[in-house]
Amino acid sequence: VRRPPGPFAPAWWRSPLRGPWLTSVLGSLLLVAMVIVAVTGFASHAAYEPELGHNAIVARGRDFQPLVFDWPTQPAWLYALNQGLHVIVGLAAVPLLLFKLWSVIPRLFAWPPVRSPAMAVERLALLALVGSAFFQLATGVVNVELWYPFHFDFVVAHYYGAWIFVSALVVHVAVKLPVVVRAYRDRGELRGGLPEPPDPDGLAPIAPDPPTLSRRGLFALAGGAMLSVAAVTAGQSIGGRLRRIAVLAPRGGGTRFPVNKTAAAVRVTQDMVGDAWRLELRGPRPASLARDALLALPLHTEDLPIACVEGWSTTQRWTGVRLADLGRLCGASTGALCLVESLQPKGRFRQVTLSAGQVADERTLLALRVNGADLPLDHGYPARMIIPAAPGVHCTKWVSRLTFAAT
Ligand SMILES: Nc1nc2c(c(=O)[nH]1)N[C@H]1C(S)=C(S)[C@@H](COP(=O)(O)O)O[C@H]1N2
Ligand SMILES: [Mo]
Repeated sequence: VRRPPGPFAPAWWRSPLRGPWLTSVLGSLLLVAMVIVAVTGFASHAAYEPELGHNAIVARGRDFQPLVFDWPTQPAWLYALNQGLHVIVGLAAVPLLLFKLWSVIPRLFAWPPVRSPAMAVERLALLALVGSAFFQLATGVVNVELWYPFHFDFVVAHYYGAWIFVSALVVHVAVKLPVVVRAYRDRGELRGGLPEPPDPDGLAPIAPDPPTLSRRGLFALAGGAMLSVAAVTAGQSIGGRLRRIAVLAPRGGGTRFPVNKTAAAVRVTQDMVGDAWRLELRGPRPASLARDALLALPLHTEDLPIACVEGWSTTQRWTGVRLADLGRLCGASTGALCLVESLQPKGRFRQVTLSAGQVADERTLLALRVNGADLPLDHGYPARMIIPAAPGVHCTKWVSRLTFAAT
């Protein structure tokens, strides 16, 4: 076969670092990171409890949602950990992905590009894998930045992107497993150093240049890049001093108690939360309560996190009425679900359906105060939900109505 010139010629690629062993190590590490990101991603989707009332963003019934389960309320930091891992590991894996792609770049110029039907399938899966990896990363990052330059729904796109990514990854790992096993087995012969012996895939150079960097140096570079990315994001979940350098975390960095979103942004005004505000309770014995009446009920204080899907979390001291007490007040039966509605006029986050477990948990509060003071308007005055281990978006602010109902 006649090959085009330049990068299509096998001798064009000269780095003595490339080879099946290097690619296998980078790929194995990347696989660990991707399994963490995928598991936490699907777990987060389940935490939205899409089978309940108004929670589904990816439509129920019609859509493919095999991994939905009732998310626990214990331990309270579970969703903060889940989402911290999802976002931080996802971002920190980017340098590793780039090193991995660098290590296999000669394959991009393999000639002829397709030699057999099996190779065509393999290459299509690769296209889906790399394409969906970049798509997931890009949509995840712009969501954290609250910037939606596209016209599709982020949640739906990120969800289906995940299925494409996971499917393509399974095909890729299955196809490459024999190569990886061989590379690890042959490792003994490589101890001598660089370069790796020429391999059928053409990763190791046939005409290597002298090394400018050791293999150890390359791993140090990749590890250093990953740690740097983690260092400027991890503060948003871990807190402490790290929070100040979390420059890649638009809301979790800097401030200890971020706002998402402000009252002004969703058109909630002072007049809407003035003396005329009432909490409407719907159940067998409907009731309507002013804020003073709520403050006269038994109050409880809990240290609970708000953990946003964006990866940031913050633990604060909340004081309010137990949701279960409000349910009993209006005669709700045990095991009832609760539809929470906000006086926010529009938008998806103005309502949520809470599961029976969330309603029954003693730490689930309709919070009236935070850290000993009345809730600030931006944090949901006059009343907001706080639910252990739930995604932040279910901690509805400016609550106006609670409807208790068995399923
Ligand atoms: N009514 C209403 N409640 C809401 C939101 C909203 O936009 N509207 N945002 C949610 C999201 S995504 C998060 S992470 C938390 C943030 O709470 P905070 O602003 O008090 O930190 O509030 C949740 N409650
Ligand atoms: Mo959020």
